[in-house]
Amino acid sequence: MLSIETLSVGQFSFVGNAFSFGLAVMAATTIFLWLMRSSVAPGYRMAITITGLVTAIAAYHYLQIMMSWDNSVDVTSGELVATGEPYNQAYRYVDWLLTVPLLLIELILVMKLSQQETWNKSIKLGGAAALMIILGYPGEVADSTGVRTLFWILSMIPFLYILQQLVVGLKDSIASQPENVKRLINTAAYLVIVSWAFYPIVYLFPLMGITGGSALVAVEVGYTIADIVAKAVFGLVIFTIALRKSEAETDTKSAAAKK
Ligand SMILES: *C/C=C(C)/C=C/C=C(C)/C=C/C1=C(C)CCCC1(C)C
Repeated sequence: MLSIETLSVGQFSFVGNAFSFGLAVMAATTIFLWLMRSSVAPGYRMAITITGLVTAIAAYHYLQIMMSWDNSVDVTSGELVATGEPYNQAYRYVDWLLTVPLLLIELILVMKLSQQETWNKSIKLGGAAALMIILGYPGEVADSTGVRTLFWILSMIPFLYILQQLVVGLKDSIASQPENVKRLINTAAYLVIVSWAFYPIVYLFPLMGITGGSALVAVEVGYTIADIVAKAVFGLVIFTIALRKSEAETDTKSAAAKK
């Protein structure tokens, strides 16, 4: 359904540029997070390491996606000629399979809940996230509208469960957070909800009457924008939360020492 030969040369290079931008953002965010890791209290360093790991995994996959995109057609003649090497959608899904559970774990870790609660929530949310991605893939690569719709519906089940958990399940955990970060943690949870909601919409673009090359451009550029918000922007919010909580904790400690 989404075939690369239907693109114009302009559309082809536009998508390539979007991938290149995605790679740059992910790589830069990784370097920033890992260099700044020691500026947060030891209890939050694991969260920051994982946050950087997510953008590192994404940077690697954007490189692969970009190369696969470039190798699938030849534009040297001024026209787009398929090389026969298919553009590989699997890189994106493997990336998501690894990064989506980690993103949820980031959010849970930065809350610093009890060990039991951290473990329970990580397994439940991480598992649902992995299931959601696995169920999405057959529809993404299918040629038929029916198959795409079917797997959209199946994948929406774990997706809605995750949203419900973020809105309802984490409410108590968020309420127990210190005042100065409560709003930021809420922002982080809503950033997940809003940026993630973008993916199932992008997935439906080819079914919404966008046809030919434009459908492929909309899907690839749409996912790239969503990835930047869900991984890099979200990662920086997590970093800010960790930093504020670290500051608040040292303040409390030094106040206690003075007494
Ligand atoms: C860094 C990558 C992220 C945060 C990816 C998130 C992906 C989703 C929330 C995907 C959801 C999907 C559905 C809910 C239904 C259709 C298939 C998917 C996989 C696009």
